Amino acid sequence: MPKTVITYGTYDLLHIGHINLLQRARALGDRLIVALSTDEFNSNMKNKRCIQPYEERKIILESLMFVDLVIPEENWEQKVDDVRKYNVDVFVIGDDWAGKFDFLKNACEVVYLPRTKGISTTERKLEIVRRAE
Ligand code: C2G
Repeated sequence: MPKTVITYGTYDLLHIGHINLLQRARALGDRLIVALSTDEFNSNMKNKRCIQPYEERKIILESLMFVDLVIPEENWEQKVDDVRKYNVDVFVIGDDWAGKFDFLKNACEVVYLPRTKGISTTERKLEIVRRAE
């Protein structure tokens, strides 16, 4: 059975911090699933207003050679079901979430990876606005 890794996120305006996370996550197994936050989940639950709609963010992630499958992330509660449904061995996410998903340790390995310093979608957006002035 291939060793399956899963990670979750919004992945708006894909940048090097996202790529670094995805590459390291993929390297922990044989296939990587990305649960991508839907537009509704982002606006209703995560208080995030994406620049790129879900379909666009999905296509961009699916084009990456180290992403094997993209599924929708629609709520906070789906992780345990996802781990079971996709036979996930490793749950991975950036360490800005450290400790928040330890409840998954009953179902799979949980790995928090160091975030890439100095970049975020928010900072990227602000930089674009600054340069447009
Ligand atoms: N990330 C990173 N370094 C950065 C920015 C982001 O390693 N400079 C990581 C985050 O830690 C996360 C992934 O890239 O693991 C995606 O980042 P976001 O799209 O901001 O994800 P987030 O909104 O934190 O969603 O249920 C979990 C949530 O959906 C996570």
